[in-house]
Formats: sequence, structure tokens, C-alpha cells
Amino acid sequence: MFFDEAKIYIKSGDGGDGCVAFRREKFVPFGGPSGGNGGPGGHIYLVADRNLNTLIHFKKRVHFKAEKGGRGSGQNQQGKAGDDRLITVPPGTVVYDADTGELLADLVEDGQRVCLAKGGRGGRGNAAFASPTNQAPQLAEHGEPGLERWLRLELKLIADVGVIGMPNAGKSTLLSVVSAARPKIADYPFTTLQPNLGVVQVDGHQSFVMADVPGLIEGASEGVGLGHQFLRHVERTRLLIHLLDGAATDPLADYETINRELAQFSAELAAKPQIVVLNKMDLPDAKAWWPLLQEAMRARGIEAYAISAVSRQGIRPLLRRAFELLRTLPAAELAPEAPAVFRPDRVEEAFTIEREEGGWRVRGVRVERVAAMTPFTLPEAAARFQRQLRAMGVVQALEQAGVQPGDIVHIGAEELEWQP
Ligand SMILES: Nc1nc2c(ncn2[C@@H]2O[C@H](COP(=O)(O)OP(=O)(O)OP(=O)(O)O)[C@@H](O)[C@H]2O)c(=O)[nH]1
Ligand SMILES: [Mg+2]
Repeated sequence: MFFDEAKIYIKSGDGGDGCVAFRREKFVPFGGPSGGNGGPGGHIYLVADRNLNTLIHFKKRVHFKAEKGGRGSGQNQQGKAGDDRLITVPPGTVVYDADTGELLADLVEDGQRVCLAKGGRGGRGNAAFASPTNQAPQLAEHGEPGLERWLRLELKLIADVGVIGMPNAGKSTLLSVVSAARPKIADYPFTTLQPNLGVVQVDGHQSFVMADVPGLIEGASEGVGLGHQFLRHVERTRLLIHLLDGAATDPLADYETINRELAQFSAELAAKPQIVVLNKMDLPDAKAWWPLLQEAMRARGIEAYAISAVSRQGIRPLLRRAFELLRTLPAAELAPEAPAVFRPDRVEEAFTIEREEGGWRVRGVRVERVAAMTPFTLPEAAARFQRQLRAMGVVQALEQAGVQPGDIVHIGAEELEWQP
């Protein structure tokens, strides 16, 4: 109920391919290997930006990719690093892996950033494979593929202003006339069963978040009615609009009742700044109460406003005052659910082997990645790949499963003929 949600797809940049090259210089008959490494792919970052307060921009844009690293070239030139991609989100955004539900990060402060997909590393060029036994390697690597994943973003909306008051005071009506929220409104108490939130625009460009907090009655602080569970939410707001029903038998007595409940719940709630507002000024009863209420509030040194939510009278000065007060109050504190952490991307070592049409299929994050990084057209690449498969235990596992010479083995996009 207090959440804004979005689902996005991210993919970090693939690493650039490594290069096979040899030095060609005058008077150097056997130039050594000089193929440079590919550049690393760009990372994907999420960055908290306090100029945002919703996740609405992700409705239009769902896919985010970072740039691929450049290819390595001769003369040991490393490829250019791919550009990172920064995705801005409002502070208060909690990030989950959409598939596993794992909590990945909680961005709280303006400017905070978290890397959620590291770019692939650049493939090594042949210079990197030179050794005393192989001084002219015909070998390089493709860049490491970037990481892709779906993220679920959840924004905890925190109301700046809570509208409190007795049932039927017109809290939902007020919220509906100052924001796009459309809470249910009816002429009986406990119409609203859940707090509603709305974004209130003040004079076009300024805004704050307002919550309609229902269900407060006598005994709410002890668990009577619905109010108890919502007092927690009230605790997190910065300012209260205490709305009084001008058509009630005794609005002043209602005022005292609600304040008593706040005080019994916590001293902090009782101390929260309030603007007292008499509603339903279009009715004669409310008009009759206004001078009395004004006087009573003046005696207590408390600001009072008179409005009619239905006829929208007196709304603007009230919103302006609320906004003005908010500016003087400290910003709401967001308690992080978890520290924003950099999670090194684990590469899953495990693999499986299955029989399939016309051969075998090996599946596994690491083994597929190694296959993708192997340029099979290069003379030495296949032999190196075989060694890597053996080191990972894939060769042994295939033999145990009964692979025969000439069988086709599929790994990722590769199709290999088995030769022991
Ligand atoms: N005449 C008049 N009626 C109003 C005004 N504001 C609200 N009402 C009426 O008062 C009744 C209650 O309004 P709601 O907005 O549902 O009141 P609420 O405080 O949200 O009530 P609960 O959700 O039950 O706690 C409805 O019939 C509204 O039409 C007003 O300014 N003037
Ligand atoms: Mg209501």
C-alpha cells in the first residue's frame, strides 16, 4: 500500500575480444606476439537521486545495457573500456533480484551508488599467452559476456504529512481534492480501512506526500478500532494536519480525544507539529464553531485553519502553510533495510549433463562462459578449451555419462565434436 514498484532488465557490457598479432619490425626476423587484451565491459550502477520521488519513469523504459569493451589490437594495445550505465532511482529504493527475491541493495542517501552488474572482463590477447614453451601463441580469448538480470525495485513512500482526525471528519475527501489519490469517501465512519497516499502539488512545482490516516478513535492507542496499526505510520510523518469535523457534536472534544491517543501511544507523536483545521465550513454548524475553535487554539498558541474540502474553500493557504512548515522540519529519516553492498558476482561452478537430440548438452554458468570466451577458429583455442574442461571436471563427467568419439556436445551456443 505504501509502495511504488518497477521491474527492470539490466545487462552489463561484454568484454572486448583479445587480439592475435605479431610484431613486424625491420631487422627483427621473428617478432614476438603483440596482440592486446580487449577492454572491460561497462558496469551497471544504480544511483540514488533526490530529485526523483517515484519509480514512474520505469514505466516507459525497462531495458538498460552498458557498453561493450573495445577489441584489443596490435602493438599490445588494450581495447577501450565500455562506458558504465547509471540508472537513477529515488532515495528509499530497495532492490531485489526479481527471480530469486534476494535483497541486493537499499539506496538511502542522495548520491549513493551500487554496482549491480559488473562488466565482463576483456579477453586476453596472444601477448598474454606467450611463455617460454610457446613463444608465438596462436591464441586469444573472446571477451567475457556481461551479466544480465531482472531487478525488482520497490520504493518506500514516506508521507511528509499525515492527516489525522475522527472518523468521518473528511480526511479522505481532503486527500482527494489535493492529490490524484482516489480514496473511498462516504457518509459513515470507518470508510477508509487502509491509509492512502497522495502526492500534493503546491503552486505547480513544489510537492509533498500526504497520507490519510484512518481509524483513530478513543482507545486507538490501546488497540481499539483500526488506528493502532496506523499510528506507526503517523510516527514517520513530519507534520500532522489535525482535521476536525465541523458538523460533529463537539469538535473541540474530538480534538482532545485524538491528542490523548497520540500521547498515550508515544511522547514523540504528541510532540509532532500540528496544524489544526476545521472542515465542512460550507455547513452552518461549522461556521458557528469556527470563532470558538479559533479562540481556543489562540489560547494554546496553535495555528488553526478553516476549510471546506467539498467546496475547496481555504485549501490553498493550508497547503502553502504545510509546505512552508515542512521546509523548516528535518527530512524524514529512511532506515535502511540492509546496507547498500557491492556484491561480487558469483560465477556458478556447478554444471549438469543431459542427453539430448543428436548428442549431449552441458549446462552451467561457468562452463558456458568459458565456451563463449573461446575463439574456436584459432588453432590453439580448442586445445586450451579441452584443458579448461578437464580442470572443471567436465571431461570426466562426460566420459562417465558415456560420451563416444564423434558425439556432438553442446555448450551454450557452441557445438563440439567429441574427440578424446
Ligand atoms: N458538507 C461537507 N461534507 C464533507 C466535507 N468534507 C467531507 N464531507 C463529507 O463527510 C463524509 C465523510 O468524508 P470522508 O472523507 O469519507 O471522511 P474520513 O475522515 O475519510 O472518514 P473515515 O474514512 O471513515 O475515517 C462524506 O460524506 C463527505 O462527503 C465538507 O467540506 N463539507
Ligand atoms: Mg476516509
